[in-house]
Amino acid sequence: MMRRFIWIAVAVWAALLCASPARAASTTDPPPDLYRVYFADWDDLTRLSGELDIWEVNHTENYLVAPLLAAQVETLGATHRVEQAPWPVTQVAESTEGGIEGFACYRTVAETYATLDQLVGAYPDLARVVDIGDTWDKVTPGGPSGYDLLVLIVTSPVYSGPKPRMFLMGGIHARELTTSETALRFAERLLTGYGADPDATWLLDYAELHVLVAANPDGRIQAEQPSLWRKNTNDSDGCPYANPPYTTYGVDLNRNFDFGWASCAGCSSPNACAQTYRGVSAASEPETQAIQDYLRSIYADSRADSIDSPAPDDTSGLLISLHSYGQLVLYPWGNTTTPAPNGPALAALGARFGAQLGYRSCQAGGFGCLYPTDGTTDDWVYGELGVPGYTFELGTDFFQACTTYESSVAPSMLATLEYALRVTALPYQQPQGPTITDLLPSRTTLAAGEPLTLTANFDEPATALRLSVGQPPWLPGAPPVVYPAASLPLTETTTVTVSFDTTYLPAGRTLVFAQAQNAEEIFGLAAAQFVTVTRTSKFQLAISPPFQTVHRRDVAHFSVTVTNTGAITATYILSSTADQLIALTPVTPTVVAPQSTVTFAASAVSTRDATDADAPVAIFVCDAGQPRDCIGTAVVIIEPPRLVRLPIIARERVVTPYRNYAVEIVHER
Ligand code: 0X9
Ligand code: ZN
Repeated sequence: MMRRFIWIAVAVWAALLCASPARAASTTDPPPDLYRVYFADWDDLTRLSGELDIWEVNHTENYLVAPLLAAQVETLGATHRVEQAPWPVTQVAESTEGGIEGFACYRTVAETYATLDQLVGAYPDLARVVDIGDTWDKVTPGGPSGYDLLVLIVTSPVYSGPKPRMFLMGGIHARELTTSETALRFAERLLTGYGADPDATWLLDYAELHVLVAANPDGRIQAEQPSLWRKNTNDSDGCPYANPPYTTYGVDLNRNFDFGWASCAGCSSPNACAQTYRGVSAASEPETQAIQDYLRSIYADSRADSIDSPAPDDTSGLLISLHSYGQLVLYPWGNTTTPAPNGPALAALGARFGAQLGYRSCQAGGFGCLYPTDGTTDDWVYGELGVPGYTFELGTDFFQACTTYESSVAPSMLATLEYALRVTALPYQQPQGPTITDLLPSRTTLAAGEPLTLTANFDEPATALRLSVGQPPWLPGAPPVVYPAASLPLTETTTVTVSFDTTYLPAGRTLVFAQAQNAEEIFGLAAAQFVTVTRTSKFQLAISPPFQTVHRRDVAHFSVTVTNTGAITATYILSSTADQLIALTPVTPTVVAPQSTVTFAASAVSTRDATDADAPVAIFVCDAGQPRDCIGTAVVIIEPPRLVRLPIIARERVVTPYRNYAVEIVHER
């Protein structure tokens, strides 16, 4: 405890040596201590935040917490109430094997990079690493050798996409130890869960996680000494106190992004020694450039350039930048109190994150939230590309005690990051619908034809539930859809039990998805469970093509091959998931001798006369002796009838009472 107090105090002293630029501090000055500075109002806080290293802001009692030198206490004390503040209480472990000394739960930069290699080796189908650029030390001759900035991409090859992408970043601020560890553990949790945990499985099948675990490794090496290093290690901008280890040079990478860079007074500092120094120009730092370029490469630009243009509601993608500390969820804008054009949707998702974490959620630059900032990562990704960007301020300390990290910070963060990946497909929409909190199958293994009973619980009242098998219900009906998504009308409820027909499910283990809708017809977050279906039938089936799209009244043609692997003659019937809506040929059963194969031509045509598109229809062959035992492999999407314009020979007005419409027919004579 004492040891930590001493080294943190020394480090802070170093960090603050030039916080009062008019005065040349020396290394013999007493170290800074932690103080509360009471501010008058938002403008006063804004003025103070440009220069001070603010650790906490209390908006109820109107004070900030920052380390101050004796001289600063004197200067600030003339205009503000300044009081000594308690240091965050941290329990330091006695000995450490691996990790940062005294904080064994946080892997070092070297251990983090080694872990990335190990993960790619252990999960070659699910994980790969891309080098997105270099750190300041790496591009600058002399000095430390620096690092490659590595993004770990985690996804499975099951579905070829396009897949929604979540970008998760840790360690942009060096001293915020919990952040890189959390980003790495989230990737590890998905990789180890794949194939066993249904959520980890479908998330990697149908989404991509891109993790920049260490966004500022040069700075993090300083923090590991240990120190309270925050910025990168660029010492070329004229900070005069380059006197290691008592130095404060470096650019605050979270003030260096080129959207709204240096756009508001007090939001960042022009002083090269300040902890919020913004750099000589927008995106001056190699780390910032690498991150911006990579984000442009993975996200389409969905937002028009005008500051008040919203991104479309169906934008996909999500960025989360992990910081510490403060137990906050922040979203754009940071540089103004005006809400962002997608403000309500950003707030809705922020509130969901906040509720899961037990953190407060607010607009980063909003009155009473934290303090105003410019040139930040989240403002950049939202402002430039329309992708929602969030900052999570983890926990209650920079050097968070491992006991607290393991028991509370990490568990709630990992669960919330999984929620974030679930919402990445439609982050502006799905948070506004009911989230499925539990999806519980009555049995996880059952014979084809036995009904599957599923109970779904929602976090808010729902009016409908849709189910799909094999892939999430919001994907278009591309293979491998084997069962149409079904809308089951419900009265408003937070729990429902439905019975699901398994006749047509393929044999083996399948993901069953559920998604709930509210009265405003917004579908919320999906959940999935594994269900294993067993079959006893002795036939095998092939239908080609496995997937086709036809217009209503056009005929879908198939070639069907049925093999009877049993010892007695069997009879098979062509059937579909929508028998009453589709006419199938042949209608007569097909007889297949034992140990032989029959191939025949089949066709399907929709008999519906409504004008909207039908749900996808799956085509099956069922055993006539066991009518619940079917195998389905082909899917037909039926679109509204093709409109054909005929040459007009003569015009005649015929008013026909057809349902409630009068129809004018222009027709050929
Ligand atoms: O000052 C920062 O960069 C963040 N706090 S920290 O203590 N981790 O340094 C807060 C940034 C808030 N603003 C936006 N996220 N836009
Ligand atoms: Zn930070």
